[in-house]
Amino acid sequence: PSLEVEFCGRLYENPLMNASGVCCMTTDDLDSMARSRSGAFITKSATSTDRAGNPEPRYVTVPLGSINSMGLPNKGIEYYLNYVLDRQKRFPSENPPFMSVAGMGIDENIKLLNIIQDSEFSGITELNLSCPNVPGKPQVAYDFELTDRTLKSVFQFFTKPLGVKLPPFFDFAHFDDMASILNKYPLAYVNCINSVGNGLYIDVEKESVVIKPKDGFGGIGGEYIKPTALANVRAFYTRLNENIKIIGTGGIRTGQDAFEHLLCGATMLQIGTELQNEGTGIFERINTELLQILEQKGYQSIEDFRGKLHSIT
Ligand code: RRO
Repeated sequence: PSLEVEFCGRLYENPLMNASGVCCMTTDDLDSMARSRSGAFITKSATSTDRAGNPEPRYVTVPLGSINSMGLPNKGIEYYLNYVLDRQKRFPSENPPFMSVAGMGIDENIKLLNIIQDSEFSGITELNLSCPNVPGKPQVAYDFELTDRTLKSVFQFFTKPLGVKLPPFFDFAHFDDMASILNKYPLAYVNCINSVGNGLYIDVEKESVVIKPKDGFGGIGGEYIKPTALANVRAFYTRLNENIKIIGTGGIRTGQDAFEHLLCGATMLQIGTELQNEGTGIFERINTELLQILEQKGYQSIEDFRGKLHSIT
């Protein structure tokens, strides 16, 4: 069998990527993603100028996943744009990296996307509407009216392929309302989900929080969030127009986790917490495990089962 996937008119060897934020801050990180067995990779969410982010400790691995309040540390849009443009020149036959942007408000998002629009970048852009960790800046996508206004402004001028990164939703009313907003726009994809915002992990021995920013509150990733991630992938897969693809992110640690996301309807798959734990060797391992599942089940390709989760009748 083959793990090859088509996404936005391009072919990828397999559906695996890093989740933005992990292994993508510096050109060295990005080069290590490029050398890995991932099918694609994405840059750290960028702002107009570089940011130091929140004080450390700000990312902690915990038994069932991770908690982070990085606070959008990044090297600024020009740094990542230069990197991807350089790769496009040097490796014209390869798929360009994805670029992630996360402005501090609607005006900055428009500015960032204008820079990408006016550049030679020929790849896919991800607009992060779900950063949970900048003090005083609520997650954009929890404000439905702001999300609608942002997308309306963006699609006045942006003509390159664009996806959005969403936070998790927990109610059918929210799935319905968000999907009907997203369906109004020519989005390439929706990425479900960012970390589950503002969890609290406690070190019992020290009777203390484990990260410094926001008095210990931070985005939760890893095993904790897989059922929530799968629910969001499935909810948006069943509600969005067929031309809007889904990227599944959240709790992928094994080939079986990857298979579950694909069954729910994801086309590409992103790995955050477990990539941070294991390093870029994880892509070879998950590709092998996923291929074994396809072989056991007698599937020739991902298209044989994508989205075909059974109901109980
Ligand atoms: O940098 C972060 O604190 C961060 C971001 Br922008 C995000 O989108 N998700 C996350 O868990 N951390």
